[in-house]
Amino acid sequence: MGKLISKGQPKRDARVVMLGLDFAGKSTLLYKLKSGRAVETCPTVGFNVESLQTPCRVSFTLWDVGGQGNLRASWPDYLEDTNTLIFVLDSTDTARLPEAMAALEEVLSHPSMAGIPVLLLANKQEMPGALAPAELGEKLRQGRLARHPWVLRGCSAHTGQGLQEALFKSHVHQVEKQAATKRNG
Ligand SMILES: Nc1nc2c(ncn2[C@@H]2O[C@H](COP(=O)(O)OP(=O)(O)OP(=O)(O)O)[C@@H](O)[C@H]2O)c(=O)[nH]1
Ligand SMILES: [Mg+2]
Repeated sequence: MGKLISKGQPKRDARVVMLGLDFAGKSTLLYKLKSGRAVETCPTVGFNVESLQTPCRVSFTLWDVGGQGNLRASWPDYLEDTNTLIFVLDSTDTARLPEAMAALEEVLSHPSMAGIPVLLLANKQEMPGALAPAELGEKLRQGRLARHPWVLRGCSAHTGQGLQEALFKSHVHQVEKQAATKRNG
């Protein structure tokens, strides 16, 4: 991290695509990061995109794509040139965890996703009964995920808990690790 944020290092942009089932909290998360407020959202039809400055010398273009079942066929359209995938899980919705994992598997099968780091966000952590990231991790069927650098973090788009940590630290760290792997051969 120290090296990453050292002065004199060129500023870089990262294209980050955020996917996940409908109601997972992607748009809430996007606007919390952008404005610091928990705004009311409508189900996304299409996408939202925002540019985010980070405390590190990386700026994100964060794409938030609608997750309703009939919109998921369009997800591959957003995957080209992606630096990192964020996949948001609703930690209170264990019934749809298998559906979420199947959707993630499908995304990771796309050729543009080969080796791309994945940040799994276990959202809605402030809700009573939310599965903790460790519990969610145990339930994850890793499948294709095992072929990617990935990390699972808890967060709440409502309170902001864990968001900065998840995105700007572990995420950037993952991107750096991936870049180093590429550089070294
Ligand atoms: N309690 C709680 N509710 C949340 C949190 N994040 C989002 N929500 C709520 O979950 C619902 C869905 O949030 P959205 O951000 O619209 O979900 P989305 O993933 O963008 O959904 P689609 O656009 O349909 O894919 C809204 O009622 C949000 O207020 C959170 O951290 N905690
Ligand atoms: Mg949305």
